[in-house]
Amino acid sequence: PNTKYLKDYTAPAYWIDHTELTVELFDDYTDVTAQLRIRRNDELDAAGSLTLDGQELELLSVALDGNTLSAEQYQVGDESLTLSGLGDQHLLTIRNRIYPQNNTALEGLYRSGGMYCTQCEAEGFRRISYYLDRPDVMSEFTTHIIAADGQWPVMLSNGNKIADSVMEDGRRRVSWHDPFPKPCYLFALVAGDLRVLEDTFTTMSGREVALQIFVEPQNIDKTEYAMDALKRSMRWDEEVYGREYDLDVFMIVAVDDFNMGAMENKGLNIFNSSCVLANPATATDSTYLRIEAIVAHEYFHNWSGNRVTCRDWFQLSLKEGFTVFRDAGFSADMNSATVKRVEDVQMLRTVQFAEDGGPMAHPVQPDSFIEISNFYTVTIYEKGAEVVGMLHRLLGEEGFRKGSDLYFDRHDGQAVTIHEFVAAMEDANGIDLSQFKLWYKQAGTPVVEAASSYDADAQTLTLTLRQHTPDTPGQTDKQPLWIPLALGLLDAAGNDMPVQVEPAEAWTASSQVLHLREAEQTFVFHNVSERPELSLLRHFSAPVKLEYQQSPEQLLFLLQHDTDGFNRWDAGQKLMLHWIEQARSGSFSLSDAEQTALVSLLQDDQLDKSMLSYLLNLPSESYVAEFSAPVDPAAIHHARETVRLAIANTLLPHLAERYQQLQSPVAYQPEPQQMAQRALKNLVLSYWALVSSDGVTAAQAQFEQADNMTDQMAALLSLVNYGSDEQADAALASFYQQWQHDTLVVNQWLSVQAGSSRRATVASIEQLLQHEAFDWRNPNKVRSVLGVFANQALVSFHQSDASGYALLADAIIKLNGINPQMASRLLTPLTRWKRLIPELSALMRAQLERIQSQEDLSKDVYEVVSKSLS
Ligand code: BAL
Ligand code: ZN
Repeated sequence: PNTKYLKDYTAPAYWIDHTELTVELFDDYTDVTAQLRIRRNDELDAAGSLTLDGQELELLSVALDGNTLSAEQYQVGDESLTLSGLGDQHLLTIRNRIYPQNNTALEGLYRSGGMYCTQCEAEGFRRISYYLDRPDVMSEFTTHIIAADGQWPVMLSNGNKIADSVMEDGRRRVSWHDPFPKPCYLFALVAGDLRVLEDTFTTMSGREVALQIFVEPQNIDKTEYAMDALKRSMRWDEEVYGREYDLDVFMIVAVDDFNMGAMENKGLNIFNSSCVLANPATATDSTYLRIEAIVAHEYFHNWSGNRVTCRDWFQLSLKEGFTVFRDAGFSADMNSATVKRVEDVQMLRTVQFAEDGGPMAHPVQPDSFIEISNFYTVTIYEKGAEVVGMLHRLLGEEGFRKGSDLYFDRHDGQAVTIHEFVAAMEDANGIDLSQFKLWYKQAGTPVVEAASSYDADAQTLTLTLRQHTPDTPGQTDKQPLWIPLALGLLDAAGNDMPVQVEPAEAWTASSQVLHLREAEQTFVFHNVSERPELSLLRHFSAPVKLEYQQSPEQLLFLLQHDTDGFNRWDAGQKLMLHWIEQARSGSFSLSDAEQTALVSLLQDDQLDKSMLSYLLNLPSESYVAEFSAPVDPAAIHHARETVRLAIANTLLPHLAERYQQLQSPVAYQPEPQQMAQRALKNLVLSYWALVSSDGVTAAQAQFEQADNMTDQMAALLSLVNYGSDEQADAALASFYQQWQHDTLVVNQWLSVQAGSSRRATVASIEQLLQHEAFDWRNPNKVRSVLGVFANQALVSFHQSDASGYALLADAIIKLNGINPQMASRLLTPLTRWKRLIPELSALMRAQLERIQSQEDLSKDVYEVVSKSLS
């Protein structure tokens, strides 16, 4: 397979000003006619030759300006169609046939359950029609969908509906027109027997927009929350970014088989049903939060992605990093900003830092790839969002808004690069961001080492910071980055001390940010009247690993007193990490002060309860693994369990009472305060069930009486992990009995089993793969069993006989032929082999080699496996 390079970018030889697509749906096949108005790109001295992309297409005919061409007049390659001797402008008409029912890769047009849907990003459109399948070719689309009258009551495409009629032959034709030129990756088509929830939204300029959520009939009672989230997103984007919606209608469609979470097709977002459908009985609070965030994310793309799009796929983070930053701001405003930050950083520091430290490490703007689908990564998305967040911190709220306004105004209707985004920020603020741009170019997680000393006589604190970014595949000798480090100095009572810094230009007082721009810099804080406790990297102001020596006592102080909520939590995590390390070396016990602190946290009535549930929760095994070298998953698991037991025993005298206090008589609502209370209650339940049979009894009662999935699922988890075998089996059986007809709930049931260190064995996973509820063609099922097993049940996955690895490798080999994107995603845990203890490392490598030796490896799997082994 070929590698594509950013440096090789050239503009297209032709533009496609207008695309008229006629899609005729038949039972066994679909015929597509594309009428393309093409125009030679004046900027190029093109030789009149045009090569279109196409995959898995049966070509029927090609016509130029109405004249059918003979087969000698064009060349059909494996994945291309080439025409030569073209003039400046033509109408090019191409007919081809496709077979959506056989499309298990879920790219292009495919059947999902009882409906047709599409997924074109990144390169799926070429599986629908021959086309210039690249994001810098923006075209105005008119789409006609034709099918037997009555067969598919709902037939949708982008834009506004312009016609709907039954033709002379009795077939129905529905036509759509999207006035906004767009790249073909934003094309969408849906046909099905769907129900719709309708609403309206009045935009800031007073236009009324119709809002519609289409679902399969059985799901119509699960659409309200997404609609509510959509309206809040639309309002928020007007208020915070000044962005107004542009078409007369905005549609969302839920489908069961979907590789991603959702897709921002212009005016017609298509969602994985797991990211849009919810009612209290079937969806947990975390599902509600996910839906709110993803509905917002896809909606926000209408500006950051659709109106202004990417020139090429190396710029993917231009739209994804920015849009994740935008949806994070929305979620923070709708809920607790600190909790949102904690959740995002947890994910970044486990998944993204691991990616940065592995064979697939790449910059936020990669310079090469084999398969673009492999680059929808936490680096592009989440690290990309962190980089935008640092710009926001450097420029301030107002400066950032000036920059984003300029970006949208300047580039509306264009396909641009990350450079242009930063240039707009620079121009709007009169600032030079050339050093900052290294964040887009350099892969790897920067390490910042901090050392401080206090001089009581001079009343100064000296802070020395050093930064370096480790080598990553293909990248060495990295330059110093511009790192905004937010910090505070706490006095003995835990109050923030006023701060005066030298050099003054390295300090932004309004945001309490220190600017680290060199490999090593020393800063002096003046008039520091007592020895302060340093709170560094507040709100995680830069995506770096901070190395700063703090004793358990200092961490405990910060956990109790830091005025920055994020750093309170972070100090607690560091302290717990220290406990886990002690447990590994067999020298762990909680001090009296630590025990007192834990009990008072449990009983705290001031702090947000969701925050409390995070403060009392241990770092995940994956997070602990990030700090161990080499990684011994079993040792980490046992040490973490030892600490969990100690915490639970410390809290035990207070758990029953706290659990009772946190019960709520009020009917379930997916709103922040209730969610926070449930989060804390269910954390309390899990500690209680861990150490007391009364806790298990409480879990049993909660399981039976719960009127919402959050409580029922939490109780199920406690029973499965801490009940007797009989209790666990009975609860799982009764849950399945209750919910077997609801595929999304069944997925959660699969995950509970696959992710439980106690229950998940290789044999039990094999049984789940044979279960009637499992389906290899459904990505959600594959993720619920195999993804959860390999990423969460770490002791079970890392078996010393390699059976866990072999099971995953077998699944990857099987999925390579069904759905290459899914296969490639599942490889991630195997790419970490170099970080494991030698005995496991060798076993994992052997499985990667076994995958590599298979014939017909997809580009997706080939790229990840070969990079992992090199
Ligand atoms: N563009 C792919 C799905 C998303 O990030 O919204
Ligand atoms: Zn996105």
